[in-house]
Amino acid sequence: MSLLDALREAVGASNVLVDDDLKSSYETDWTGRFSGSACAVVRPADTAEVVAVIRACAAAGTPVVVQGGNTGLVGGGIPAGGEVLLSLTRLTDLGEIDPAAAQVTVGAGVNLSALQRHARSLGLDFGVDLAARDSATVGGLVATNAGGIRVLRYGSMRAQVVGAEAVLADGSVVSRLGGLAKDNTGYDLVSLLCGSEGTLGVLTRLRLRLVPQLRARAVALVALPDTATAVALLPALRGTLPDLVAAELFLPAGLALVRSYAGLPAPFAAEHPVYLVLECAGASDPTEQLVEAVAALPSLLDATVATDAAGQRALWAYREQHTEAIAAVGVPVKLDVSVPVGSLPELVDRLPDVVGTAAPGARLVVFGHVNEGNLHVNVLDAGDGAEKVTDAVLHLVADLAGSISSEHGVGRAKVPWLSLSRSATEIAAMRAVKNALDPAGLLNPGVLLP
Ligand code: 2HG
Ligand code: ZN
Repeated sequence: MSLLDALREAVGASNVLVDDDLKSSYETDWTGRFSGSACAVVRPADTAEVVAVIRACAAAGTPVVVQGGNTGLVGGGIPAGGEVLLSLTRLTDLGEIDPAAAQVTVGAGVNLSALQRHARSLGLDFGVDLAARDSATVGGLVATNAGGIRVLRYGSMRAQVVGAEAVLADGSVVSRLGGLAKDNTGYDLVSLLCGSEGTLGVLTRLRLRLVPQLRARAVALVALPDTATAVALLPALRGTLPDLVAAELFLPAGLALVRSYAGLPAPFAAEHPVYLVLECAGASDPTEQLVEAVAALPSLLDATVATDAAGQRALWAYREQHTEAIAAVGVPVKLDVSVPVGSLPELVDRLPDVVGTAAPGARLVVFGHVNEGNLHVNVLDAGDGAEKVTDAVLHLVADLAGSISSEHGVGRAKVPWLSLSRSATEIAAMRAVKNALDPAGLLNPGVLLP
């Protein structure tokens, strides 16, 4: 039987897409920077169908690229050419919430908004949140160990995962969905799959920790003289704001782009060097707490606090619309990096020179998650300097003892630079794990590992 026939038998003919116009939305990433052609896009509905697809591809020796909501920013879910693209967006099962354990089991294709709505229906919530919530799937978020805007309070995706089911490259299924809060019985395979970017197994179901829903919220936008001040405020903010969930940074260049893209008014009468969005959320109204803390900030240039939902959304829009506003202008080079938080001001200060030297005339837009020292370096109009910019920025980050990927993953985009963040011994150990679980290199070849 041909591979296509085997795939049709596995998932039904209508879920094997081979026409170019049906495949195309899966074959290019959201920014338009990565694209490649798949021999077919296959859309299984459950774990058994994923097993059948993996077995068929293994038998044919055709590699598989795994894709969730296609919101990734490093090309990890985009084919290099000729693979089967395995889309998990039909695995949308929302399990019953276990209120005693505060856990739920969901399909890998459930998007973040649907998971949040499901949790909130019982007065609970999901710890991770990010701007791509309407499309990003739980499977993709786990596979990339996504972070987002509430890491300060709840940690990254790995901290939310208490169990997983995954199909390995030989078609066997690892299933640990029991949700035991304590379970020390050897290697933590679930945690290993988290952040493995589809190279070790195909995540099909996830057991997730839920948190109490904090309905009372207050959001502030504060203007500061520089990034060093923003970083210096962190200890005081954490001390005086027990309800702090987010501290997000952006600069005037990004604000200008967002304002013209979304038609938003200026937040303050004057332009300022650095902006910080602060959100507090609690069981009782945190507004007073936030207003007092903001008023006491040294070096404050201006501030506004929103207590109603519309005002809060309006303040968040300045930060959350960055990605879309940048994409509306062109195809950016995206470098998601982190440095020890004390080095964040140095990174921000040195970037314009480093980028300007590598790609004269390029436009630099940076923003990010200040508490984690996580900066999103976006470079527009880099022309043929894209590789040079990447190299220069990632070397600067390495010189500052940072990571070349803070939360988006390595994907295809950063493979050549992995050794800036991982030692030869670590890469060899990762390679050994990959070879043990996927000796034929069936899953996501060219992603993560050189
Ligand atoms: C965010 O924090 C995302 O908004 C996207 O991680 C970052 O577009 C980017 O560079
Ligand atoms: Zn981010």
